[in-house]
Amino acid sequence: MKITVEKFVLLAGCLMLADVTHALAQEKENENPPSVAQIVALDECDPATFNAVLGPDFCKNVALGAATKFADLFKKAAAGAPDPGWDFEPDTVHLKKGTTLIVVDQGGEPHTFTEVAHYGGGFIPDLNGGEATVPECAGGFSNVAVAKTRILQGSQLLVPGLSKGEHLIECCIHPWMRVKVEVK
Ligand SMILES: [Cu+2]
Repeated sequence: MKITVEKFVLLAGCLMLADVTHALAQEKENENPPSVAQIVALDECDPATFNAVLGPDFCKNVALGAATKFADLFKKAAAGAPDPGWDFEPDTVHLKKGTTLIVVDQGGEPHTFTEVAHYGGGFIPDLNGGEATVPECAGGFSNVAVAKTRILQGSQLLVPGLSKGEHLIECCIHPWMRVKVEVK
C-alpha cells in the first residue's frame, strides 16, 4: 500500500513538472511573434506620359530612369510581351503558417495583390494580352473585394493568416505581375 502511495506522489510530481514545462514552452512561443516576409511591387512608369493620360500625380516614380511610356506599356502587353519592369519580387515565396506577408509598393503607380484560383487577365482588357478577366478581378476597384487588395505607391499591404497550401496572387491591373506563395 505504501509503495502505491509513493508511486502516486511520484506520478503527480511528474505531471506537475510536465505542466510547468508546457507553460514555459508556451511562454517562449509568445515571446516570438509570427515572423514577417516581404514582397515588393515594382514598375517603371514614366511620370510625364502616364500623368498626361491619368492625371497629375498618378505616377510618382522614384526609380531613377523609370521611363516606360504609357503607350509602350499597352503596346508590349498587346504583343504578348509585357514589360518585365512591372514585377512582384520574389516570384515564389515559401512561408511557415503564421507568417505575415508585407507587400510594399516601391513602384510609381498602384497595384493590387489579389489571390486568384487560376491566373488570367485583370480588369483592364487592353493590358491582358488576350486573356479573359479572372473572376477575382472583375469589376475593378468598384468591387470592394478588389479594392481591398489595392496597394498605393509608397504604401504597404499586410496579409496575415494565409492558410496552408499554395496561393496564386496577381495584380488585377497588370496581370503578368504574379507571385506564388507556398505556406507550410
Ligand atoms: Cu500592377
